[in-house]
Amino acid sequence: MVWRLAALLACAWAITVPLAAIASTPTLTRADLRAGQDLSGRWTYSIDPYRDGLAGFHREPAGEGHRRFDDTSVDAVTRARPNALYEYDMERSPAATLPQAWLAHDPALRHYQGLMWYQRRFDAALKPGQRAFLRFEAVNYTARVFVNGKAAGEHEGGFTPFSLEVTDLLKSGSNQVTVGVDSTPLADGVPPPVTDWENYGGITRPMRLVITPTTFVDEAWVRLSKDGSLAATVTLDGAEAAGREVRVRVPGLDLVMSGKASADGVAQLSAPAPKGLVRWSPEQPKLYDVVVEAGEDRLTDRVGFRTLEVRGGEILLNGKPVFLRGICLHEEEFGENPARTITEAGARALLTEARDGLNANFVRLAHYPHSEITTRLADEMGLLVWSEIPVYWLVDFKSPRTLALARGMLADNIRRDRNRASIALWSVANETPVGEARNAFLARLVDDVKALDDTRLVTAALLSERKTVDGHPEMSLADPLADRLDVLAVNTYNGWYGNDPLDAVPAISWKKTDKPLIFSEFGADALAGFDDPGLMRKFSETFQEKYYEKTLEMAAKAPSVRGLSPWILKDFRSPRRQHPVYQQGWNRKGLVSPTGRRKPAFEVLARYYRELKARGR
Ligand code: GCB
Repeated sequence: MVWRLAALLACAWAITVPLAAIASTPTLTRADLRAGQDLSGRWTYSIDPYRDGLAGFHREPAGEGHRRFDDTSVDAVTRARPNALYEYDMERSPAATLPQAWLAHDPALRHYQGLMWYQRRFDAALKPGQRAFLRFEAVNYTARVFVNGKAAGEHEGGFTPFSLEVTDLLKSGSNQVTVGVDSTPLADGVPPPVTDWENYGGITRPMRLVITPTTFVDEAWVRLSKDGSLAATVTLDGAEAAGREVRVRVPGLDLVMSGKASADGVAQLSAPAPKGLVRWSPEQPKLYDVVVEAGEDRLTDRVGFRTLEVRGGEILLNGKPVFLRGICLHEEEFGENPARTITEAGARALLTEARDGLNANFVRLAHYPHSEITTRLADEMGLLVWSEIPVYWLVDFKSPRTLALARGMLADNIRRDRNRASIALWSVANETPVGEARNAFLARLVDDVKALDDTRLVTAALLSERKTVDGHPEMSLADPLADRLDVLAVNTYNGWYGNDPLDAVPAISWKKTDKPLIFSEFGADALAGFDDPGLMRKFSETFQEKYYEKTLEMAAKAPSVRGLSPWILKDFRSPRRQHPVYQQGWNRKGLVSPTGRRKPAFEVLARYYRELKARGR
């Protein structure tokens, strides 16, 4: 969600701004393929725990010598005016290579949560008729962006991209960009302050100066519709958008669709799907080059075509039932000291372990939109994807601001990724307790998904209920949201949380549902290399191994289950996990250690999936 900053700065510092339900515009999808320059690389940084760069200690506007975003050389100013007092100097501050969460810049920043300033310079030379945008793929959590000392805009939300127009702020030649990144979680933010993962503060994904013509293609959603036709919705941005001729070409299919944009700059195009169309699937992840042309602008993408639907308790991919052999992932690279820096090689390493190591065809990207690099790779590697927004546990369901924020994130995520064939499920929430405000909040999000994308399925990870029937535990779903979802999902931890002995887990039954059900999480902690054979204690590898055996036995008998995504591929950082011997700040439910060492449970799941795959599931 982006909004203009000027008014805010005038009245000093305000973080909780009431906002309309708007998504960030423009979307600038496939920014990496657009003209412009990558702004990743060397940035200087300076911590500002009292937010001195934004307001004085009586909340007055920040004065000279404090505003980290001023377009000033502190050294030059203080040479010219030796009496001037500056309590910062961005030029001579330490430097880091971005994107990277700040905990990896310096060990002293390991637990810093607050405001951090980043600054760099870049050269620009706009030609007449060109527009310029700064596009950030993700800044966690709030970003305030300044160009040459002037406010360019703000954004809240750590996992979705935003673009700010800077055409009128750029100078010909050297320019300065400053970003104030505040990682402080907000009580009415999304996610809420209490989670189970590291709050990686920083500029965690690539950023780019994007140069466009005056009127440009902002987004081109190209898909195989339910009726079997190829369709494209092309959204233009700019003064000449209305009535502009738009062309979408798929050279590999000899296909051209063309038409004119409506008064609001949107062109709806369609054509019968060519006979030779090869549908995207995990077994054959075929992608086609797509070229979109409108006026002087030309946008390219690589897109797969497939259909998804639910029928009679089955999930159908290209008309055939599919079983989702999955695993959950957080956005965290392999290594002793991850910084949520997802490179293509890093994402490939994670997804390869899922696909080739575990025999998976599905990944649940928990609990927020992951990097664009990851979803593009999933397209290429043939992995179906669950994509989620961080409506997690207890967001402020009563707050209109929180709803607006969540709706904006959902829209931004869908518009960013609706060309990704891999994405099968949009998830609107994880483990949110049933209640009136929550039900209305999530119902709104489900409606938004349906309005924004009718080619995928909508889900949410729900809570379950437990009863005793004939002396045995019976699990069921009792959530009114279930009626609105296409696919049901539940996180189940019997045998880890609660007192069920592992040997009792297979006898736990699951009540049949009228829709396909995914066990979207189950798991047990184990410290890699730790075992206690006689005791089979929690946190030992043998306990986790046996937990997987027993839970898979239970899952195999659950009548509606059409997919599994156990928790989780890799141990991940979580400040809530502080057992000094086993956890040390890590959630140890990974099937591999932080550095990728496989635990014995890995093979249990890999074997189970291998057998399912051999049976064509
Ligand atoms: C869950 C949450 C997940 C946690 C996990 C755990 O149900 O959805 O975010 O990390 O359990 O390890 O407790």
